Amino acid sequence: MRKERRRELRDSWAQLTRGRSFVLACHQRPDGDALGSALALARVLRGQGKDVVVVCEDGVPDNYRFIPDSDTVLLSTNRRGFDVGVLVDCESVKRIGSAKDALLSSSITACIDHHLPNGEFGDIRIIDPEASATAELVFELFSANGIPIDRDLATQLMAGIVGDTGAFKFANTNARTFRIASRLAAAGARASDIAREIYESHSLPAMRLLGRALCSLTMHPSGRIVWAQVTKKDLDELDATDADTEGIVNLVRWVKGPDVAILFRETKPGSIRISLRSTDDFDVERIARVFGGGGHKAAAGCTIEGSLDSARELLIGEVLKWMESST
Ligand SMILES: [Mn+2]
Repeated sequence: MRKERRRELRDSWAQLTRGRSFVLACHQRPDGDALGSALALARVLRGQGKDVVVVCEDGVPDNYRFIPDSDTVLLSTNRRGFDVGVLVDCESVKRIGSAKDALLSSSITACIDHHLPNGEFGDIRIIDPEASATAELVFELFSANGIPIDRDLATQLMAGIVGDTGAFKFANTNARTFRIASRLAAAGARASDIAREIYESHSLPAMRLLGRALCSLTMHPSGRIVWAQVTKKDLDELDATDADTEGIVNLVRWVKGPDVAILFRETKPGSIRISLRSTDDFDVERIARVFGGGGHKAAAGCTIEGSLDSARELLIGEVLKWMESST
């Protein structure tokens, strides 16, 4: 870590830990990175005698329950007036639902995130889109401040990295990722156990839903876009939940050839959530941004109101437009 960055991280930590009461907010539909990063921060702060609340409106999905302290996550809080409010793994207070009021009631706010900057939230900002996971930034924050990493802390942070790199397979995996993961492994985190917990712990309805989604795979005549869909009817018939759609898009990406993989999810009638993945250099974040979403160059998402057919037409039209303009 560069000396200057180390100093920045020390300053940020000093400023943060001047507070006594903390609210840490995860985004809705939390993933291992949001939960692991928030819980690691909470663990260290509590160790220093701070009063810490972690709020995530959607709770902890089953496959992240192995993360140490995940049973401490609250769905909401009526408390206000915290000394410090920290937004973790996203930059938009719109994505934290009811936790927003508690967060904004804090005297100081902070944001720790690795998505492409989309706003200016946070008096203290630790933002680095080059990081594969927010957990990397939290690790560096601890490391710069000489905070020892025990096994639970290492497991929390490793959950973030394994989650956001698809178990070290996505394009965001780099030397820094492995350097940090190696330190976490040395501290007792078991990447293979974590990968199994996150990726190979599906319920039967979730696996059946995956099967149905894969049967819907469609290739655009150009050969450059592949997509799958999950309808509300699929969810109802299979007794599956919205959370069971998580990760399906990554399998859509397994189809060889196309530049863009898409999953359309009809989570409620008239509202279509879209996950985009690019397999090459194509930037899907700018597509998601057109529809009010965001994310990373290779992984992004947005929501389009309307029917499945109209959302698909709109979205694919936009992808084709960008493809034409970039060739
Ligand atoms: Mn993340």
